[in-house]
Amino acid sequence: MRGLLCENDRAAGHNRRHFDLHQTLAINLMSSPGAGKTALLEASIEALSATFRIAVIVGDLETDNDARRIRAKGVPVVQITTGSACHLDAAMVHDAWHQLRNEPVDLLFIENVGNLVCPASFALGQHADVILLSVPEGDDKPAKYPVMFRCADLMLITKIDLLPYLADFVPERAQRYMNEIGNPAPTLATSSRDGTGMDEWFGWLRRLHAAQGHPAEVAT
Ligand SMILES: Nc1nc2c(ncn2[C@@H]2O[C@H](COP(=O)(O)OP(=O)(O)OP(=O)(O)O)[C@@H](O)[C@H]2O)c(=O)[nH]1
Ligand SMILES: [Zn+2]
Ligand SMILES: [Zn+2]
Repeated sequence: MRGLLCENDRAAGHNRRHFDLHQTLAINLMSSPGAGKTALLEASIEALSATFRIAVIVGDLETDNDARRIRAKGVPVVQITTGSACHLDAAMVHDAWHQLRNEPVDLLFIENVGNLVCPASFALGQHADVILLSVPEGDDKPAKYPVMFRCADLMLITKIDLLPYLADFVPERAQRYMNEIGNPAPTLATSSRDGTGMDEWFGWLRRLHAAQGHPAEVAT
């Protein structure tokens, strides 16, 4: 397993050089199944594709449903069908990136496989990890899946429109669990359904994109 992870880290470093060379900001979206990653991407593409050239790499165990939903929004999509693998790895992302190679991309979203355990162990070369926690899942997930939540640069509490029906979910408690596992990352509450918090999410992306440095070396 250790050798496998070292190999993966090397491949992730190689991916990062590709992204930096092309001044592409790569964002890894992770969550449990159904937390709203694809819905977030659909809404983000609608709002941001006038400003940014966007592409998506999407991992799915079996179907191409997500890829079809995203393609319908008019951006390039590469689908990775992982079969039995419960996470993406750097080699899969490298392969997918080369399938996009002639497309200039400002923002590359990588939708990881819905899973709160495995994706944390496999770096992909991304610049930032965004973890989605949807209101119906319960606010204790950062405490129960600390490895995943600890690596996040941003936590999005998604489906916030459902809060009135699920009073057990206390956003401040989710934030407190994040603090307790030692992650000071910011939290935003969003709804792809009614648009709550989406401007803040777009602002976070814009700031990260603006802060991105210039490419240092050429990757092959
Ligand atoms: N009420 C509400 N429902 C949402 C929201 N975002 C997504 N959903 C619903 O939640 C379900 C799952 O959304 P997806 O976007 O497919 O979730 P996902 O994380 O991409 O799912 P996987 O790729 O299977 O892990 C769908 O029925 C969506 O319509 C939201 O903001 N509010
Ligand atoms: Zn999805
Ligand atoms: Zn390469």
